[in-house]
This record gives sequence, C-alpha cells and structure tokens, in this order.
Amino acid sequence: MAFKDLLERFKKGLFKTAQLFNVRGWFGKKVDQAFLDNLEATLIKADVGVKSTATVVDRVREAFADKTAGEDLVEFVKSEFRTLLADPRPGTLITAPRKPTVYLIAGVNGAGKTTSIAKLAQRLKNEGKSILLAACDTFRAAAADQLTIWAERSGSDIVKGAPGADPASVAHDACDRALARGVDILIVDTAGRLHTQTHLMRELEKVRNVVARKIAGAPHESLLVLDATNGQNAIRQAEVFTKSIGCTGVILTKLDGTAKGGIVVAVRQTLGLPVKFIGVGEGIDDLQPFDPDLFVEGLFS
Ligand SMILES: Nc1nc2c(ncn2[C@@H]2O[C@H](COP(=O)(O)OP(=O)(O)OP(=O)(O)O)[C@@H](O)[C@H]2O)c(=O)[nH]1
Ligand SMILES: [Mg+2]
Repeated sequence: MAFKDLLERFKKGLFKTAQLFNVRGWFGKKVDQAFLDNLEATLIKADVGVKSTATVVDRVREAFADKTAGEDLVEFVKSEFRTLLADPRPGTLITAPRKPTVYLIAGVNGAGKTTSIAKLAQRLKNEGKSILLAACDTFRAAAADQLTIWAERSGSDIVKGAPGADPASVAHDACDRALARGVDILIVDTAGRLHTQTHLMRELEKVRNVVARKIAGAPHESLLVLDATNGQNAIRQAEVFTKSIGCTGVILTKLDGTAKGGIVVAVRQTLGLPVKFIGVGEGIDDLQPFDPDLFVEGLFS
C-alpha cells in the first residue's frame, strides 16, 4: 500500500482520538497553567496513562511556558509521542528459522481474536506463505465455524476438534499437521476468557505448553489481542495474560471505535510490550502493522 493510502487508513482509524486531541484548537493559545491542565486532561482521557501524560506535560511546560501555541508545539508533542513509542522493529512478527512459525493468539471474550487471525492469515497469504489455522476455541460451538469461513476465504488450511474437545489436543493435532505438511505458519486461535477465570487461564497455558513441546522455540509470538475501547482495563488484562503465557506483543483492535487511542502508549510504557498490529475497522484490510510515525501523524492530524 502506498504511503499516502496508509496514512489515510491510520487517520480514518484514529479519527475519534484525533478529534479529542483537536490540535487546531491549541493554535494561538497561551501556554499557561490552564492550557497545561487542559492538555493533561485530554491525554488522560485518551488513555495515554498517568506517567506518560505527566512526562509529556512537563516537557511541554519546560519548552513552551508562556509562549503561544502553534505548529512548533504540535511538532514537539508529536516527537514526544514518537519517543514514547520507539520500537526497533515496529509492526513485524518473528519468523522461526525452521518451519513452522507458530503464533498463539489470546485475549478476553470479543476482543477480536478470530477476526484479527483472519486478517493476519490473509496478509501472510498475500506474502506467499502457507497457513494452517488451529481452532482451539472448542468452548463456543460456533467458533470453529467462524474460523472455517475465514480459512476458506484466505485459502488457509484448518484443524478443529469436536465441540467441547480439549483445546490442547487440537493444538497437538495442528502441530502434527503443520510439521507433516511443511506449513510456513501455524496460527492458534483460543477461546476468549476473562483474565479472572483461573481454570480457563490454565487451559490456555496447557495449549501453550503443548505447542512448546511439539515445535522448537514455539510459540514464536504469543500475541495478546486487546480491545482499545476497554482503555486502561485492557492494561490489567494484559498483566494477567503476560504472567500466564508470556506475551511477546499486542494486537490492539477497534481503534476506529474509540477516542482511547492513547492506550497504544500505555501498552508500550506500562507493559513494555510492543504493539504489533492495530485494528482500524472490520474490513479484511483493516489490520495494519503498527507504525509509530503513521500513528502519531494520524493522532495529531
Ligand atoms: N470496528 C472494529 N471492529 C472489530 C475490529 N476487530 C474486531 N472487530 C469486531 O469485534 C467483534 C468480535 O470479534 P471476534 O474476532 O469474534 O472476537 P474474539 O476475540 O474472537 O471473540 P471470542 O471468540 O468470543 O472470544 C466482531 O464483530 C468483529 O468484527 C476492529 O479493529 N474494528
Ligand atoms: Mg473467537
């Protein structure tokens, strides 16, 4: 996708947060205490997080106190955000040295796991990779059907179990098939669970352990899917999932539906986890590799 199209997509996906920031409204205002208080309230509302908000506001105070806000202030705040989001390899997933590469996908109910897997499978397929999906959500009867439809659309293979089957046994079979067929990438879908449901968290750990036993170095990425509309609540979910399965990155969905786009900063700063992909809509193309520069442009457009 051309840079301009990508920027448009980020802008569209971040529209609500950009509207909250409303940088045009800053222009011509004096950077006094009232201005700084307002900036602070806005950043908190966008779920940037308390610590990062304080950092940005302090830096703005130091550099612009009693000056008039203009383009240079906007550029300054943008560069502060870029610093907070710095990532040496933004928007990239690890590829294992030997096939298959395994991505384990986890998250609470309705976060967007299955649709994100569909979008990711399509994207990897377009890159010429062969994909196998493991439907380890045996908890909800319709879950495997949902994933089957997506698998057919992207031309991916799928392994599923009987409803109510042990998710770990489905993972086991999927690993066998991925190895036997020399598949490039195995993506494991899991049942949504509340981070407070201990037995379900154990089940997820079991899936992870089976995959780790069957395939060297797997899962190569354990991606936590977080719904951006949950704001700071998503941070608490992430803490529990990270303890349980050791997340390597985050897929942040539904940014298009919220003004809490600042949560990307909180994920990076509070959890130390990179945001790998962001969901900016329901279309198959609406999962974008996270790009800090495009993100910041979209946020302050
Ligand atoms: N607007 C918008 N909707 C999204 C996005 N990602 C997912 N959704 C929607 O969120 C809803 C739930 O998505 P699923 O993929 O089924 O979520 P899940 O995590 O697999 O849910 P469970 O399997 O029930 O735990 C669907 O209606 C998706 O279309 C996004 O980036 N933007
Ligand atoms: Mg699902």
